[in-house]
Amino acid sequence: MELDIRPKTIVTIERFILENQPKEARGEFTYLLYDIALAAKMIAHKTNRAGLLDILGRAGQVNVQGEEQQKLDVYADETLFHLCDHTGRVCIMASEEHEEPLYIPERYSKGGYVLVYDPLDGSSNIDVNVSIGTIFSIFRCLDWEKRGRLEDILQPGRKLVAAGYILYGASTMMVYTTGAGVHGFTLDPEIGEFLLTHEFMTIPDKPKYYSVNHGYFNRWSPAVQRYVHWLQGSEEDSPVLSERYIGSLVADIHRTLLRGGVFAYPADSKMPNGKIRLLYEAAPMAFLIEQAGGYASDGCQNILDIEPTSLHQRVPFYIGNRELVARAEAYLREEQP
Ligand code: P6P
Repeated sequence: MELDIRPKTIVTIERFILENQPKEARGEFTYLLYDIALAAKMIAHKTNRAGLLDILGRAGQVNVQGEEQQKLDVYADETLFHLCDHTGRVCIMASEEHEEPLYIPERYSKGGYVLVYDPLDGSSNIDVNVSIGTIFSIFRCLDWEKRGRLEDILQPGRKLVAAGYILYGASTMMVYTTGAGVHGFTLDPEIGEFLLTHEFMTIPDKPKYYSVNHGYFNRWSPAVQRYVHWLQGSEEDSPVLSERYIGSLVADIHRTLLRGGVFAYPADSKMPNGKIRLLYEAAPMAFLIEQAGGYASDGCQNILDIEPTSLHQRVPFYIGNRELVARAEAYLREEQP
């Protein structure tokens, strides 16, 4: 007898978005979330068949980060852009894969929202079949009369109206917030629908894992080294944690959200601002984790309070249970001049 794992009350993401859209939403916002869910299904389809479609390997191009692009990266980036560039719902977009903002062609009407995204984060993991993800931020345009400008993109996380991620793993999940809690949907490939499986997700009070790349230990400042030793149990008041590090941001943060703990990508001697990008990785994840009862910091301040100065700027990044992230701030404060 086939196990029917579908949730008892079947709620599709489309129905959930419609029934929970912010009161002031004028439809644009709702349909923009639909568009992202559709892009997610299309990317999931390709990602899940990557090895079969010979889509693995190099696209032979290099992105702004100087990383060789994988073909799936290019597909994910183009899918998100072409699903949103003509709909009249956004005034401008930005992508991790493009150095400059993505302006809406004059032939299309502009909308009231800004979409900023990392189309396929962790893509270096594609070839070894490790989970990867899409991360997105949605802001309102600052001046609805004007076509999109860079300042519409360079907004602090506090101004986010929605943020979320899609995790392409053992199953494909879309997790997002519009500021009214965090909700998770699992793709049922048989019917091609994201079904509500995790309503009002909250980070567990008792943390289970810490997640950091120990390979950089000797590049960290003494304060970061002391913090990581604390996480490992060096002090009386240390937490009792196991260590997990996947090296794919969406997967590491999804586990942190579900099991509790902290993910850290500190600054180091080679990356003085860390590696994680503010606008389309740290800020959306910070908005989401705060909605789930957690906290995200650059080691000095709440990620959501950072005023962006450039499209691809990086920040040191600590995210997870509030007390674990706050402790990182305490250790780093000790080393302030
Ligand atoms: P490292 C993937 O390339 C990524 O941008 C994130 O998904 C991930 O958290 C991080 O880099 C891993 O970086 O230096 O530990 O390999």
